[in-house]
Amino acid sequence: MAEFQEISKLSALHPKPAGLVLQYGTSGFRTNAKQLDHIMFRMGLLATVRSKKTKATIGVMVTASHNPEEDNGVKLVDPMGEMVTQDWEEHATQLANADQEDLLTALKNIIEKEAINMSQEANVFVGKDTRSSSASLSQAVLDGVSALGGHSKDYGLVTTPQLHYMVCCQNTQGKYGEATVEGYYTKFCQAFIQLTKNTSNRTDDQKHLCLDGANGIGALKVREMESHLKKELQISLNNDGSKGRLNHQCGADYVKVQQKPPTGIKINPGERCCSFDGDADRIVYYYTDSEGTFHLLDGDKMATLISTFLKELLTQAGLDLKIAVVQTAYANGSSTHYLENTMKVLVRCTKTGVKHLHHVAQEFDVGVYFEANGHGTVLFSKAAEEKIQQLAEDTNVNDERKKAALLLRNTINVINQTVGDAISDMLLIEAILAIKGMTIQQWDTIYTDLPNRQLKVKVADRRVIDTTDAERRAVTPAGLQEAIDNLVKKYRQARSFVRPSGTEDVVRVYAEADTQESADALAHEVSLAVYRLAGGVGDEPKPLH
Ligand code: 16G
Ligand code: MG
Repeated sequence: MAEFQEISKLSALHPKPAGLVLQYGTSGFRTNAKQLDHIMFRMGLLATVRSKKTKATIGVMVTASHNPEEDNGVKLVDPMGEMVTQDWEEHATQLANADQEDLLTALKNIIEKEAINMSQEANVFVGKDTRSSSASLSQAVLDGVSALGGHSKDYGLVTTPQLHYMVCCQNTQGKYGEATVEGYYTKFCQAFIQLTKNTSNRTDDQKHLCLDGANGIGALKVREMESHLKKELQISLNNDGSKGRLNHQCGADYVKVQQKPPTGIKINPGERCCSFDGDADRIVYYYTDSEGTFHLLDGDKMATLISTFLKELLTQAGLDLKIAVVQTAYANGSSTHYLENTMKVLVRCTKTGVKHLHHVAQEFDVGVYFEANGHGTVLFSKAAEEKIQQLAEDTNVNDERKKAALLLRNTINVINQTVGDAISDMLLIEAILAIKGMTIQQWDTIYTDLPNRQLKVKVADRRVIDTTDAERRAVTPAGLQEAIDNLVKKYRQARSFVRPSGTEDVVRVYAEADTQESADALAHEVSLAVYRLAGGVGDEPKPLH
């Protein structure tokens, strides 16, 4: 076929370095940008084939999120704006690793296996972050699409969640919104303004938010969005990319891992601050108190605030809808305890990675999902949206129910349901705080986090660790879980688990306990157990203190 000749010719312009093997990781391929040109071309091919298969528009986002500037990566977006299905991750890995001369065979295998009609039209949306390598890498994706005769639209610089949004808008014929950056701002900002409309006693101080844009795409996009907010939210933007390096000592990942404010930002005591990550699909909040102590409000705190708000509204609206919070093993034990015992909401635990949380959240009328690291959103079932819409339009309901229904309707519209979105999450949190008249300190005191510690252990092969029960228990190597159980027993309110990372060649260790000393000691002892039982390499882990 003519298109296959074209591929042979064009793929030679995007050659694969011999011997390089890469895996489609937790959320796509990610490595040093220099190794990615062939991957991008091939993902252009794969997205085109996926588009033919689904008869819908597919998205390809070029970004390495919170990773260093010199890295890059690529994520595929499925028709409803969700992450690509797992069986296609396999195809992605096959295609990415085929030797140059075997590329056509690998592609044909996928086409055959998936019974794809090659005469079907294909459409691919492409976006990129601000990394200097992103321009040529996204061009390689576009080359891949055109090599197979697909149509493409290059959105240029957009956040990851903006690209997810575009794909969903396109495939729902505009029902989700208009598939433009302008459409995105209009939809989410209008909902925000509606939500905060009756909170007229908000002072300028309360409307003020200090934002760390991680020197990335999120900063650019917030600047573009600002005028749509009509001063209802006044953002002072730091780390906007004009000086500092992307993700360098700033951004959501840095703040969460280091448990300290980013550089490049001056924080006044008590001031409400937040940080985005490098592609703006993660957000964390924080403040420092009058003694200069840093307080982090992570994904667990956001899930709690949002689910409490939604549960109250559902009760006021008299709607019998099932709400649940989806977390991972990293969720602080205090948050789970508070949600289950005080809020009486159903809590579910899944494996790490947005796609896992997203799928479980889809099982409920209202599924709030967040990873502790700040990835998350809320999903409303179609039935839930319809019930809320009906109630909002019903002229025969009392004022309280009506008001709650209207708030719920605007809440749905301020949320990017396709994927966790720092911009949309920020607008939602800001709206909730405004409606509740709550300060960040008051939000922080809803529950107190248990002290915790995360460590990494290097082992010869991290695949020797296999886990079950949403990664909370290790099945292999033999004896490891028993060792962890015995260590945990030594401490109060303690919990610990280990899992192989999906993005780095390490085993991750998590521990929490009643004091920081205990959490640190437990994390260290568990690291030693991993080192000894799972083939540790290099020096033995040292105690933290
Ligand atoms: C990826 C995931 C993130 C997860 C992290 C875990 C997405 C969009 N991103 O960054 O959700 O928390 O991996 O990394 O799914 P780890 O396996 O190295 O601990
Ligand atoms: Mg990210």
